[in-house]
Amino acid sequence: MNKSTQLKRIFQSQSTEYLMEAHNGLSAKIVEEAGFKGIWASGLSISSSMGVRDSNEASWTQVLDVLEFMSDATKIPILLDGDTGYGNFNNARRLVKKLEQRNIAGVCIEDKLFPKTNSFIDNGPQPLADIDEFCGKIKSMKDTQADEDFTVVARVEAFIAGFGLEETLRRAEAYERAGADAILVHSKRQDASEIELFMNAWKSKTPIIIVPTKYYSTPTSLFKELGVSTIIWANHNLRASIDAMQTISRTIYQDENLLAVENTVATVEEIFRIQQVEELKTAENKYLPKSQKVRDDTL
Ligand code: SPV
Ligand code: MG
Repeated sequence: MNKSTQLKRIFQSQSTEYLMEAHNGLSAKIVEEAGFKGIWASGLSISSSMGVRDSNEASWTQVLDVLEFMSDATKIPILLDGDTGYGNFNNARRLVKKLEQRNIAGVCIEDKLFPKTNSFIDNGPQPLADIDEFCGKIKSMKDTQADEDFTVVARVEAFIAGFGLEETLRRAEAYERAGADAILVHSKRQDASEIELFMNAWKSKTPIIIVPTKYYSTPTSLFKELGVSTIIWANHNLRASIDAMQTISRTIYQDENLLAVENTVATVEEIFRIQQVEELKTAENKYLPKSQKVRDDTL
């Protein structure tokens, strides 16, 4: 099944579904192997894995290059965190074209201003996009997609910007009317009270997506009861890898040997398995003339 159709089905499913964060080809593959049906290509994670801030410091074509590796490495669909669409409607619709060429199943855009600021950075109220301008962006993206199953998700940042339910609903309804296939409602509260308020007021069938990074202690059963379509675990592969890399680097630096770490890390054979080295071996046997077979068969 097409990746775009797979993603559409995730959002249309009657039960609550999950997307797991990945930020490169390796983490995308690990998400797939864990059993997830879809991937969240997180802007925060991709930017920080590049060593830059989540402030559109990486160009959109640099993000696209990362996505290409992620998409090639996996069979499950990828939803790109497309920030604000990297400009106005014209930039956003060109993004859709380029994503489809790379077999990316959908993109989420948020109603903030370029260059964006991560929703959890506390530097005063974050300005929101004009509703009509953002609706035009959504329309241009929906009009541009060649594959009818490509998904455009509209992310409402009104709670993040300090507004209440009324503004959040007004925006969600406008974006739905503009053609968004799903609405992501973001909140930075430690509890799920804003999400609960929103879900109780949302009467439409358009799927609602949430990101419980800050309200992580809320049981998933509550989100299911509220009718949340999809939950995004937004940055946990990145955070796990930061923790693991800090620990291993410090230990090797201090010990000046590998004794304490060897049994705590993935084996080299595991790297080869993930890279599908066996497949190349088989292909070489099939395609390389025997006289040119220079590989070491002991691999
Ligand atoms: C991301 O993963 O980059 C997101 C989610 O946009 S958050 O960082 O929670 O805003
Ligand atoms: Mg982001």
